[in-house]
Amino acid sequence: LTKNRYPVNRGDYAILNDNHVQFFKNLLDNRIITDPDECESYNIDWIKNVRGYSTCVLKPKTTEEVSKILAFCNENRIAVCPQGGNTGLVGGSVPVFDEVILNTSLMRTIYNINGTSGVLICQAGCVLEDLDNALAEHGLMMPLDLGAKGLCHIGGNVATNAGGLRLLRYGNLHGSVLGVEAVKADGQIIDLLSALKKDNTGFHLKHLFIGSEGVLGIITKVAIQCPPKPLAINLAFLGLPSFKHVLKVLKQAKRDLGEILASCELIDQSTMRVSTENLKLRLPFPEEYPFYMLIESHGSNTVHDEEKLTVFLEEIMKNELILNGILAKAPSTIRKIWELRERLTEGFVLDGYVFKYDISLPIENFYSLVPVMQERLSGLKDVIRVSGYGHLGDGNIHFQVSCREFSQEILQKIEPFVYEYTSKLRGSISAEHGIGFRKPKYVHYSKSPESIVIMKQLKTLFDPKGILNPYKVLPP
Ligand code: AKG
Repeated sequence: LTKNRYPVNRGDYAILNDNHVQFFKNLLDNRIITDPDECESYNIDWIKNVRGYSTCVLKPKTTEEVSKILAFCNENRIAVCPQGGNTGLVGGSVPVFDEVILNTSLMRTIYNINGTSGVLICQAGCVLEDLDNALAEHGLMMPLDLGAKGLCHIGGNVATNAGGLRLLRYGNLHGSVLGVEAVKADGQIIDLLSALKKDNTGFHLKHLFIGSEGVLGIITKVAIQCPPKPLAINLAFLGLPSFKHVLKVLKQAKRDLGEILASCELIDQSTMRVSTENLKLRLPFPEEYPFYMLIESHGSNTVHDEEKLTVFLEEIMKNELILNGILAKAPSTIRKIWELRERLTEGFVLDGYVFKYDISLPIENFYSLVPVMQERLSGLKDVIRVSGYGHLGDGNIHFQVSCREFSQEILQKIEPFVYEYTSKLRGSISAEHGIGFRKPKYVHYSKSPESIVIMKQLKTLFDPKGILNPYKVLPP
């Protein structure tokens, strides 16, 4: 349980004993897993990239239970790994050694949906897609949408400030989360569950928990501002000859579609083959193109939106910016096209091992890393693809290098080069996935030394014994 699988040493935490386990059993009415086989899936992340050795998974149902668990762990110096749907991509949601896993899957109560204000108040363990379905009955929807929506928990989304496919239109969670309730490492419950749009009464402490990846506290409840479910949804799927053309189409889409532009995603040809070849999904047209764009509009009036889309499509065709395109209106066609994009994470895994980078870059440089890396990695026979796709409208590319199996040689060609490249352009080395376990030692590429000191001071203030999600986020 204490062996070093990774180049980090186990912290000076207690080894779990029978008395500890008994305490948890009594507190949770046996909502605890200690069977090693059953613990297995909670120890491994979604993409099977990192794993821990926890022998104890706790499933609280209430904030008070979370508070009692943390007070006990803090008192006894037991390390804790908070876990939602375990769909993170940087190893933040699984233990590194034998941390106790505090899993939020039984915290799934929806307290209130206000159809007029659009405010949703719920527990942290609600699954994103379930919330979206519940909101639909009130004519609302979640402000965020991710490929992992069927599994991820809203508490995990907020704790990682998850971005996703419609951030372009609805903003990130720092904007739409109105309030949170969180439990500090010592068990203290912090009620920041404001449901107000405006509340400038001192520091906005909720922001410390949004994106803190469980190292400052565990989010137990959230209040979120949800937009109306759009009455008109259209999706343009385009094939383009070059990235230059892509940038022109993006600019035109912003100009012509204005407030109805909801998503603007880019997929390069090599990435698209992950969907067509690995996952056997079909493109809506038979030819392949160097780049594909998905441009979705959300509006309240079909006629109005169609007028805007017509102007946009006419303009990009007149200027010969696209090689092919379709406009999907039927929900089933729209869903099928989105599958090509949403299932890429799953499809890449079928290549073998994937080196993943989630990078923000100035828009002109959105794609520039890909050809640079293709050149750098050319001649390495184990590399299957060097490609990029992602949230063009937000300047966030998912740069990926896939190969049959993990290779130190390939890794050394990619890192630290990819981080240096990003840093030189003042980009972010983690646009939306967070830092987790995989990236703490690279934080300095995107954060100044002074801000890292403040991050560490805040960690000490919130969690002086360092029991919450150790080895993660903060550089050693
Ligand atoms: C996305 O599909 O937008 C993701 O964030 C996942 C990217 C990845 O699998 O690296």
